[in-house]
Amino acid sequence: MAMVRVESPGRVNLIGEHTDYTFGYVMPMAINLYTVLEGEKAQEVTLYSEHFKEERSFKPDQLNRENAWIDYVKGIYWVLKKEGYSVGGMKGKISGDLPIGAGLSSSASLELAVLEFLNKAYSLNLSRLEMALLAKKAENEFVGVPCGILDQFAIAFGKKDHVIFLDTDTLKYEYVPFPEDVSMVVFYTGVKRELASSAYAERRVIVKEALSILGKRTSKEVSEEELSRLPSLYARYLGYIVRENRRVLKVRDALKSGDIVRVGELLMEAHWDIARNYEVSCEELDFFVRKAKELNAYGARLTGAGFGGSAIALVDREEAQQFGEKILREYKERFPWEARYFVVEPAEGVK
Ligand code: GAF
Repeated sequence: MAMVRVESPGRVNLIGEHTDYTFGYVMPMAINLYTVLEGEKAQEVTLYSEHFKEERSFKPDQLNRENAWIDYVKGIYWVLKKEGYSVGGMKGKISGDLPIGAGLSSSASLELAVLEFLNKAYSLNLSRLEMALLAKKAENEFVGVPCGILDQFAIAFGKKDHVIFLDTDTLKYEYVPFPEDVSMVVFYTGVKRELASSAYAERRVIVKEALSILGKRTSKEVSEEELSRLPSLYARYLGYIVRENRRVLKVRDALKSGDIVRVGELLMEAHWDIARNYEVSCEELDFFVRKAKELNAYGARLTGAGFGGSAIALVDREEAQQFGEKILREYKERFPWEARYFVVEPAEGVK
C-alpha cells in the first residue's frame, strides 16, 4: 500500500476560554504549525517520534496506558474499537513543527493525525464532526483529561483565513474571515503547565456544580440575577464564563464589521477577567499581555488552558516580526525560560 501523509495543525483560541465544558461559545482557529504523520498500513502499530527520538510499538488490541506520547495514539485505537470500527496497524513516523506541550494543542493534533490516517488507510468514512467527537472521547476516557470540544473541533474544522465561531452546545458553527492586514502572533512563554491538569479539573467541577445548583445545562442561559444566588467562588468562576460568552458574540460581530480595534479591546478585557476572576493566568502571561499593549498590539490574551503555555497578540501585519523580536527580547531580560514566538495564519484542518 502507498504511503499516507497527514498534516494536522495546532490551534489557538481567539476568545471563548474555559467556556466549552459548560457548553458555551468559543472562537478558535487552526494554525499553520503542524504534526506530520507519514506511514503505511502494517500488522502492528510502530511509530517513531522525531521529537522524543524514540520508537514505540503495540498490537492494535493491546491498549494499556504507558503515560507517554503513544497514549494519544492508543487512545484513538481504543475509541475506534469501543465504537465498533475495525482497523489494523500502521508503521510510520511523527514529525512536524508544532511545538509540543506549549498550549497549542499538540495532543489533539496528534490524535486527529492518527484518526485521519486510519480514516484514509482503512476507509472508515468518518466525517469531520465524527473525528472531532471521537478524538475528544479518546482524550476524556482513555488519556483521562476532562477537556471540552474546543481543540479537537478547531483541528478538524480549520479553514484557511478564517476563525471558527462555535456554539459548543449545539455544535453549530460559522466561519468568520480573519482580517488580511492583521497578524496573529503566538507567544510561547516557555512555562510548562504543571498545574494545568489538576486546576483545570477543579474549575470544571466547580462550574458544573454551579450550573447544577441553578438547574441549567449551559452557561449561555445564566443571568446576573441567578449568579447572585450562588456561593461566592461559584459566582465568581461562573460569572467569568457568562461574561466570556458575551464577549465571544461581540468579537464575532466586531470581526464581521471589520472593527479590529474593538476586537483588540475585547481580548484585553477577556485576559484581565480570566486572570483576576478565573485565576488561570501567571506572571509570564500577564507580562506578555501588558507588553503587547505597550508595543501597540490591538489586543492580547492568554490562549488555551492557561498556567503558562501560550498567549496571542493581534498586530498589524507589517509589524508582526519586529513586534515578536522586541517582545521576546524584553521577555528574556525578565524571565529565564526558553520562550518563542510564531507569526501564524488561520489554516485548513487536518488533511
Ligand atoms: C484546553 C481544553 F482542552 C479545551 O477543551 C478548553 O477547555 C481550553 O483548555 C480552555 O478554553 O485547551
